[in-house]
Amino acid sequence: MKISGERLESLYTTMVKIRRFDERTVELFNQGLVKGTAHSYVGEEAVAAGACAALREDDYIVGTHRGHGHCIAKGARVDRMMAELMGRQDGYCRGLGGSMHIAALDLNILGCNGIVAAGLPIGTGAALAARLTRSDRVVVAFFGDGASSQGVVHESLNLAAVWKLPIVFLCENNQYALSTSSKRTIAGESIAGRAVAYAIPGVRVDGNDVLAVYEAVETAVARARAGEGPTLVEALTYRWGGHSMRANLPDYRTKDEEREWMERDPIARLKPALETAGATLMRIKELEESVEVDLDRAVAFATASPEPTVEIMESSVYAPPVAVADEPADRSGPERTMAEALNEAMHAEMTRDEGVFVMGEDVSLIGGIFGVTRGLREKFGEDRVRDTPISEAGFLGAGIGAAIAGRRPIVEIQIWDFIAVTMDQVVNQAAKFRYMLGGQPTVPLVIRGPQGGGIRLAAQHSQSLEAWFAHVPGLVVVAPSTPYDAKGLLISAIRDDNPVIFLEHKALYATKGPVPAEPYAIPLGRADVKRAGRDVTVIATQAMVARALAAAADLEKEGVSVEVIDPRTLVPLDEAAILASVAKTHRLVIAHEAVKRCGFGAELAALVAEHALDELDAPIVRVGARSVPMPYNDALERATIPGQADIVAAIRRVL
Ligand SMILES: Cc1ncc(C[n+]2csc(CCOP(=O)(O)OP(=O)(O)O)c2C)c(N)n1
Ligand SMILES: [Mg+2]
Repeated sequence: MKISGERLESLYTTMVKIRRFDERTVELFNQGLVKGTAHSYVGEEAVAAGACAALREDDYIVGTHRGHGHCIAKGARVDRMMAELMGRQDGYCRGLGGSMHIAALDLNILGCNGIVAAGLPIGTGAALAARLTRSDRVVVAFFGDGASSQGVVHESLNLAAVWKLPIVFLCENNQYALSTSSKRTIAGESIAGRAVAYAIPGVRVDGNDVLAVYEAVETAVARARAGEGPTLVEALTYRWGGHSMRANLPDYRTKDEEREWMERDPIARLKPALETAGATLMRIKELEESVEVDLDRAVAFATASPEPTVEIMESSVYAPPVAVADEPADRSGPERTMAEALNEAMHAEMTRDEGVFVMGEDVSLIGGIFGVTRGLREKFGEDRVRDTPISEAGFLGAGIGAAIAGRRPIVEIQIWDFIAVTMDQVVNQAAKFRYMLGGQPTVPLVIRGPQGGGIRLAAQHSQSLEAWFAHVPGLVVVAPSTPYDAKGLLISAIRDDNPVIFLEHKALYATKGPVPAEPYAIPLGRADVKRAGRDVTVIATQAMVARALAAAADLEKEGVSVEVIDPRTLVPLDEAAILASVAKTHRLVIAHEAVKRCGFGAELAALVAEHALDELDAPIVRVGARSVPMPYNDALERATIPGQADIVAAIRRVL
């Protein structure tokens, strides 16, 4: 391969910059200026430098916990990186992310990651976004040998291969995962060899030879750009230092092995090529000195940068609400089931915004097992309505990546209990991405699907799990109870710039109600008074709303006036509406289908106890499912999920 002298100088300088950055970081860590931990890339510089040299500026990368080299090679400013390592306001993440989370969206660095392997689905999603926008941008997703055993690596390889996405999976095989040798953890001859299973090219290169890495990645990038799909590149290398700056571990490598790899120093190995291309020793020294000047400036910049404030921190969690028109004054319209109402919402938003697309298991060809996405494929095509492999963590993570890269994905989880296999992507990735990056990016992603019981699907297909998500800062949580609410809230959820957990109730899909024909949005965070009353407030969600209304109708015959409030969105919560109702009725019952213990009702009860205890004339009563997994037997299921009689009994207790 013919490489210009200029390119060789640039590769050399990048590697020196990476090395000296991490050597300085160790010093600063030992001085207590870099906190927490950081993972040195020294010894592995050729991988990032070679790979990123094969990329255009508008191509994407996702990095790992050992990500300083990835960022520097993709063009990140060392002063802002250093400020981030010191937790300062001028850092890439304004001091909220730290060493493991550096990203720069303007440079198309979509984030490093504290969770091993988690970046691969995100990179796959960015590649999907590139495909959907018909651009020829390419993604390089770095991961380690340790990461290669994670499920999402295989899910990402499979997804990218079946969809022929423009991505290069680049394994930095430094032969150890923390203390554990890959010889003890990795089956088969090589990691690259696994590509055979996905019918994509798999190549192994000397990861300490920057030109070999460059060449291999350049070939893979060309293939990706030409629409031929992903490649798995394995770069064999070695880290010179310990796993992290914090870890002070017993020896797990021999000195001989360490020495042997240090003799293959990627920087020293490039020097002869540089010299052959005409660079004098003086010129090489000049390049090295320019790096030193940059790093001196970076340390001074970082040290002078202010500490971030609590205001910066708190305002970074959620993207500001998107202005939507108020809900319609007239809620009348043709009768629709909740499934149809949701379908209308997606139909309307996909028509309005071509960035909106849907993916999930069986959502395209058959329109979903509950029919919620029926007809979308016929109208919008298979590109925007995608049947996925059964790999929830993989395709949900791809949704995150596509959202970060500018699309507005709607990811369907076929049955909500399956969300459990995606929790890293939801909780550690989607919820925290904006925050960890200093409140800059948006993650406009809707994750929707049916929860709840009532149709005999037993313990693994019937849970109500809203409390899991309401507990995680960074997520919006929506839970409609009527077709009218479902349509307006889903439209708002799709327009919102935050990850939204949109919980449908499978037993409500067939329930009918009036739904205005025109698209309309219901602002997130606004409760709805489903029935006004004087004597007692019932806060009910999802399937409990109709039961609370039936209970209210029963009690009305006895002269008891019940107010039923549906929060509709749990996060953000319309606290004012709840407190105003309690101030009027002085009595509170809370009803949800989820297990009562640690359910969302506990949060509602605490809210009222903290802010309106003086208003209460009776203790708060909560109604929720028994603390058992959902039973299969129908009589037992009915005995587990609260019914109208349970709500009536609860109301009687507070009167
Ligand atoms: C899911 C997860 N498991 C474990 C860890 C702790 N941990 C951080 S890095 C690491 C080793 C990763 O090895 P590898 O993927 O080979 O990357 P390397 O550190 O060698 O660059 C471990 C166990 C983590 N951060 N995330
Ligand atoms: Mg490793």
